[in-house]
Amino acid sequence: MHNELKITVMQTLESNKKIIEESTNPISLDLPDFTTDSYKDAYSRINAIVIEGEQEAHDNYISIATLIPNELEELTKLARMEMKHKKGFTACGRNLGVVADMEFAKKFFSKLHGNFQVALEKGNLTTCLLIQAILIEAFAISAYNVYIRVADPFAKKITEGVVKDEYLHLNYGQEWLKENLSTCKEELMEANKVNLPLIKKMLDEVADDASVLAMDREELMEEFMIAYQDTLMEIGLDNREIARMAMAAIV
Ligand code: PL3
Ligand code: FE2
Ligand code: FE2
Repeated sequence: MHNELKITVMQTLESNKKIIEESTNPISLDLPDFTTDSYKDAYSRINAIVIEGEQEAHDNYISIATLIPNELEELTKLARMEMKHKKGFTACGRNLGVVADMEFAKKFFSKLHGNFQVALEKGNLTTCLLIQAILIEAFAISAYNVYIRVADPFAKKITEGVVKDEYLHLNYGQEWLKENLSTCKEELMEANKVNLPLIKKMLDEVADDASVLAMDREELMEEFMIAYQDTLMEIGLDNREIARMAMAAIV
């Protein structure tokens, strides 16, 4: 090879390598300015949603234990993790000097919360597990995975610890539903039809604030669908059943 050509090729290779490094190295991505008023304003709602979500998750696992008393110990463990998560995210808000808008967050969860309470009263364990351990946990996993990529260093560390636990929670619901699939399939499908659209609405509602934190709506949906479909597959549903269930989000 001519020397000149060789140099050009090497330069091209070098610059390609740089492009690849930059696009795969999350550290080189631009992080938002965590100190602006607009960031803090959006954070006051998102942080509240997460804090309220963790509190409700705690309460839900305690409630679920009343329907499966022999799982009390395991469910109490999960509930305790949720309180730790709540503390962690409360610290994230404090660290940024943000006051969480808890009233907004309560409203944000109210429909789903109501459906959970009705199911609990009726003793509909499958519905309770679908709402908390599948839908809410998959929602949390998607949000946290996306947030980790654009969070401030303090929150990033906390969220990395939290998301590991959330996979355990998703797994808990998954294993119970898998073991009981023959008797719970119908209720699972019905509960999904009612509650998946609520999750979709919640995602739409939070999208604008999330984008201020540099969290992309499409990415959130994608991460949610991955966690959700993976779980349904592990539970033992076939492709057609999973497609039918996921379709509930778009009608
Ligand atoms: C389950 O353990 C907890 C449930 C929490 C639900 C959180 C949904 C979060 C949606 C908002 C996305 C922003 C994430 C940013 C984290 C500070
Ligand atoms: Fe949690
Ligand atoms: Fe959880």
